[in-house]
Amino acid sequence: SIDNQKILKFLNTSTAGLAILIDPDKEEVDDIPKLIKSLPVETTCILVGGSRVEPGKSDLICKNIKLFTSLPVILFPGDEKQLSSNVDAVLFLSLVSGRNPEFLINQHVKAVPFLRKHALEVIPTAYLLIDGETRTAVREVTQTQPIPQDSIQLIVDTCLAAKFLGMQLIYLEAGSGAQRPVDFNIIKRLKQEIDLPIMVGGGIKSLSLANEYYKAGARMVVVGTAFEQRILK
Ligand code: 1GP
Repeated sequence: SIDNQKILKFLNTSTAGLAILIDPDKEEVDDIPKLIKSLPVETTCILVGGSRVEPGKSDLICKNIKLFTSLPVILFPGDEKQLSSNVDAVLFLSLVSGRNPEFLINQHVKAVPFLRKHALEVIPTAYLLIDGETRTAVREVTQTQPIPQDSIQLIVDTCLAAKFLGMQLIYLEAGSGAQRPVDFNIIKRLKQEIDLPIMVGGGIKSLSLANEYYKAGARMVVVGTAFEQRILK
């Protein structure tokens, strides 16, 4: 029988997980084999998603990634058009840092016909945009204000509210290419107050910095740009 919580269990138990983010908008199908070969040995899973992706491209990229690796592939969709059945799980992201109903609930309703058709593991995820001091694509596309890094109490309360709503995973996002990644103190506080796995991403450019996040309590560190530019060390 299908274990419908396999990836959530993996996220709950894998310490020091490194997720490499592949943006379907920035990669070509023909380059996937080479891209898979260049993944760092530390990679524990692959995230696929982006803010602006043409319809059909996400599914095509996922399908091809699956052909060349047995690593778990997790969808991190910018919108419901990026849904693909060629993945191990979907992060069902609700942008709880913002107040735009489109990304709090409406995209989710639009996703249901697809999810009804495909038996996919769906992970209810609290997605928080934290101010990375950069005008990132997430901010542009979602038209929401990020939470300032020093508003730690608001971040904790937002995550607790999300937990009470049944969300099972926290994703702290500084935005792709952020100048200022998420502060370690935010992770440390959340770790003390909430027993949900924490993913963090945005502006993390080295494995040594990733290590600092693990020490602070993050389970999964997401790296996109530094891998894309092949400068991740
Ligand atoms: C974006 O958190 C990810 O959603 C990754 O950000 O591209 O800065 O690594 P970077």
